[in-house]
Amino acid sequence: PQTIYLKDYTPFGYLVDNVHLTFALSPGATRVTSRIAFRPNPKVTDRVFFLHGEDLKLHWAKIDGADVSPQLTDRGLTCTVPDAPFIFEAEVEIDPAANTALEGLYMSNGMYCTQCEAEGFRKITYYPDRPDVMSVFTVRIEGDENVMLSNGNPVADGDGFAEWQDPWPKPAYLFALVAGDLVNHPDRFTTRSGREVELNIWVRPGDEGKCAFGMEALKKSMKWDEDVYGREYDLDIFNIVAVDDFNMGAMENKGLNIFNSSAVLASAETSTDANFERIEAIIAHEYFHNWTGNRITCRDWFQLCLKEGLTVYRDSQFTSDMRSAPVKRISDVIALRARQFREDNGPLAHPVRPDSFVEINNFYTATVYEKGAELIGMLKTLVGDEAYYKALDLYFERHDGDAATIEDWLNVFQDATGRDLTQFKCWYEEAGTPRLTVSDDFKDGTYTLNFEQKTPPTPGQDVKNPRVIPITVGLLGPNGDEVRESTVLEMTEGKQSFSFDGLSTRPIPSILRGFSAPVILERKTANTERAFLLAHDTDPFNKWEAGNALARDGLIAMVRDGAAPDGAYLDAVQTMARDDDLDPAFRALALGLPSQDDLAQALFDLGHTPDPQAIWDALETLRQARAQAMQDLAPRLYAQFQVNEAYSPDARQAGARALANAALGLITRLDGGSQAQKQYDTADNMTQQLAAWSCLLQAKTGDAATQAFYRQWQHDRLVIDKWFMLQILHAEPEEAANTVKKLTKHTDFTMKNPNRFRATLGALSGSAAGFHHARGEGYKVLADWLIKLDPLNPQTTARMCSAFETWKRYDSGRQALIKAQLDRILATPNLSRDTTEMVSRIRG
Ligand code: B3K
Ligand code: ZN
Repeated sequence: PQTIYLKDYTPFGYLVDNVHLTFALSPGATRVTSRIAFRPNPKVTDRVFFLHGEDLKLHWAKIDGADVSPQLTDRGLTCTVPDAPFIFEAEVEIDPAANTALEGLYMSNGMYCTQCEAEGFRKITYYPDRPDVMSVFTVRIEGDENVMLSNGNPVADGDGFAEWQDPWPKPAYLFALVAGDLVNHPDRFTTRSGREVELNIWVRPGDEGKCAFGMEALKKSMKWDEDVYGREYDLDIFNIVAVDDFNMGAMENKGLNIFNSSAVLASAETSTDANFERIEAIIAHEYFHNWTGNRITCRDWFQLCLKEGLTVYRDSQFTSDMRSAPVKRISDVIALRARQFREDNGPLAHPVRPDSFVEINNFYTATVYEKGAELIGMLKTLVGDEAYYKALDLYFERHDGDAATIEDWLNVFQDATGRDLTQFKCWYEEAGTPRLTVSDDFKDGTYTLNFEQKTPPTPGQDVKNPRVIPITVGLLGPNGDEVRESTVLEMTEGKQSFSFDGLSTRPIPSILRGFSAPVILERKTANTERAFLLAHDTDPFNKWEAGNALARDGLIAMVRDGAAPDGAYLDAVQTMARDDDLDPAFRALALGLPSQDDLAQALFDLGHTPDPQAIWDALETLRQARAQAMQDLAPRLYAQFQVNEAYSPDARQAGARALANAALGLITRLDGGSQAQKQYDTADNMTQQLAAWSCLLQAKTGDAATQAFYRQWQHDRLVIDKWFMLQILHAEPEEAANTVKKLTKHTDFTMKNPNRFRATLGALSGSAAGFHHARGEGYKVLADWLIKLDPLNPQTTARMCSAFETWKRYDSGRQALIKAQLDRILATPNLSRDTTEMVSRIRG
């Protein structure tokens, strides 16, 4: 397969003035007629007329009304064209019913829908399918569905047809079409300049009762973007559609966002607090793309982080404003370490702006999205809040309507703030997570912090440059008072020291407050100092981090040296759990433990080969010891945080439930599940029901609940996804692969639905000790299913290959077992480009 390089970018030789599309819908043979007005691009001298097109049956093509016979390949079409403006017309036939890749136009439960990002439009018709070719679109849909939608505003409809016009020029990846027998949950929004906008969430009949929360989230997002970024909506209508079969969470098509039903449908009975929070964030994310992604799009796919990093940053600001900022920050860092640090430290490491790819769909990664968002956060820390919003205003003013680059983005910041960002660019261009080591000294009232940064080599990048790292630091006095408030140290050298003078005693430093940079902080810290920070730090992130580090180091000692559970940790966690001045949601997070995967990486970084079973055992031992230590406190917390009002997914109630359910976990380890069974029997919302069932599964007394849960929810696909997932996550390590084998034989298992496939096979790779069980059965089951799924859905297959990305951490026995599976996948005839690229990179 061909590798595409950023350095080879050239603009397209033609501009598109307008596009007219007509769809004659039919499941097995939809006809798409296009009429595209091209004109030579005066900025290009060597013009080549090539239109992308894949899996299309061309019926005819015309230029300026005269029949032509273009040369066709399996990737597109070329043709001789006039050296002047001309009209290209074509009719193609496509087969949405046979489209299991869920890219282009496909069918989900009898409904037509599209997914065009990144390169799906070429499966709909011949077109220059690249983000820097922008045009206005007019779309006519012919069919007998009662609802037929496309981008922009509706302009006409009648018996068997509907017409839509999108006045905003857009690249083809933002095109969308939906047709089906749908019902809507309607509402309205008035923008601050008085535009009346019709809002709809479209769903299958029966789901209309699960739209209210999503609609509120949409209206809050629209208001927030006006208030915080000064950005208004720009069409008369905004449609959201829920689709069951979808490769990702959702898609920001102009005026017609298409959502995985799991990312929009919500009700108290069927969705957990975490589901509600995720839905609110995804609705906001897709809505915010209207400005950061659609009005300003990307020049080419290497610039993907331009829209994704910024939009993730914006949605995290939104969640912080709607809920608790510290809790959101801690949760984001937990996720960043789990997914992005893991990626950055393995064979799939790539820069936030990659410089080459084979299949762009493989680059919708935690690095582009979440590390991309961290870079925006660092920029804001470096220039300050006021300058940040000034730069954003300039970005919107200067680049509205453009397909822009990271250079454009950084220039805006340089011009708005006068700051030289040459060194900052390194964050976009070099992969890998910097290690930041710290030592300190105190002499004559002066306290000095000495930092050294080192970024390990990553595939294709052996040498790393020093980066600019904003390190937010505060200093505490021995009595716990803050003697120096938070200040941002700007590290720009490989080694650098910063001094604070006028101190009467040696302070205790609180370093990297708010997790001010995506780095790994390496500092020998005594348990007493961690306990001190946990008790006194005014920075909520570092307060949590102190407890997290105690837990992590204690667990490492248990795995490595067979140590007993660490008393300092057990004391600390109780101190936090019983502190009524702390937000319950924060206390619930403080009761979390590092994941198996985080511990494996930490052990590996310390020069040890991680044993997944030993990690599992240490976590179990610690959980049991913690339950003992908290046997009085846990029931008190459980009682104190029961929510007695009517269910609401708001942050306050959700925080109380999170803490009560963490307490239930502790109680269950001592009472064998009787409290959990009571909660299961009386639960009137999914958060309580699922938490109770998890506890019962963990206590091995869940069989009755497992069956009852299935009987109660068998009609609801999204709840049944949870049913598949939890059984696997709670299986004993030696049983995990067998549980998957059993569940994939269940009548409700289907590999055609990505949510169900992920709930099952994704749960297997998510349960580290089960997946890495020494027999290798976990590796084999996953590989079997990836090989089966690849011909149907390459995108989801390729993404799930990342389960193997950590293989080089493990012992030679496991490495050999994994390598055999990687080789077996690679040897599969006709393996997709997506999966070939992923497995080759992982295999190295
Ligand atoms: N932009 C889409 C992602 C498309 C992924 C294509 N493989 C969703 C989002 O980030 O909002
Ligand atoms: Zn996005």
